[in-house]
Amino acid sequence: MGNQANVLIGREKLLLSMPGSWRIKSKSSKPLVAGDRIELQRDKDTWKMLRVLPRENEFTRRMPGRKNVPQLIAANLDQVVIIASAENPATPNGLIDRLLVIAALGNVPAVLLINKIDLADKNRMDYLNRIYRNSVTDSIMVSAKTGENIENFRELIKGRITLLIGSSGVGKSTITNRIDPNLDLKVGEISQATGKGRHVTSLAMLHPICNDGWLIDTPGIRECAPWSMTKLELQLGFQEIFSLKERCKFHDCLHETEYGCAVKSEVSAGNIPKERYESYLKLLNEV
Ligand SMILES: Nc1nc2c(ncn2[C@@H]2O[C@H](COP(=O)(O)OP(=O)(O)OP(=O)(O)O)[C@@H](O)[C@H]2O)c(=O)[nH]1
Ligand SMILES: [Mg+2]
Ligand SMILES: [Zn+2]
Repeated sequence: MGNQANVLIGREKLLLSMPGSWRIKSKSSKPLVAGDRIELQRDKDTWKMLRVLPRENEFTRRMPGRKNVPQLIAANLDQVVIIASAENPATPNGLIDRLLVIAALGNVPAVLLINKIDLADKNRMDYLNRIYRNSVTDSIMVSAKTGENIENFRELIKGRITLLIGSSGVGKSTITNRIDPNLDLKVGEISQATGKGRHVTSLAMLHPICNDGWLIDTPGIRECAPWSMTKLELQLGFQEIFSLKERCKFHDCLHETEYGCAVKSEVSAGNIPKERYESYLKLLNEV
């Protein structure tokens, strides 16, 4: 899109030019992301962008293939809905865990949505429910194909700005189309050979929804790491671990090998899923 950006004025979408200086100022990163609020000046029939208002929160990952470069995906969000697919392709837990960390660090409330429940058996659903029950404030299981539970999703996004995130092929665009068929977003096939999606959506874009609310559909993510955090901050993305930290003997306990760690006892007792704890340790090692 180069120097232009789609700007919503009310519910009307206009393609406006960005001031040249914005691009020079931020060579490596994009000067504008989905969800940004812009101060505009009207000059008869044309609008001029004056400035980007300060961001209230943001969803930022590490730029793939780069070490210390952030990649801002969206800003000013009421929530992020992390979309995982129960089957075809089954989303790895590790990806869900990373996305939960990114949401927590950027101060964005996160909801977990499991799609394609029409393809999953009861064991798989019980498993996902057991692992994530205490990790998220809200979770929802739907089928964009059959429409099961989609009305609950519609309620969830009503009047809110929602970022949809997840790997390619999980059904982000299909869900968005279900909610508002007028959008008619392009949807892809899952490759029979690799079982993966094909990166159909190529741009993060904010769509006003016909009844009420806004959805940001995004391109599928392949890799994903939080871009900057301390070891202590990592816990913010693991609510079930974070909520126990007062009970550990040391206030700066990282729940690794420390003496008197409440988290480790809860894992041994089976009250924290082992998968989540191991995922936590893995990320701790990467910090
Ligand atoms: N069985 C089943 N298939 C689904 C469901 N939701 C989506 N699909 C299929 O999954 C494939 C990928 O869907 P998309 O909506 O393009 O996925 P996406 O997440 O937008 O993918 P990218 O844009 O590449 O990131 C399509 O063939 C959809 O028809 C579902 O609930 N059940
Ligand atoms: Mg898509
Ligand atoms: Zn501890």
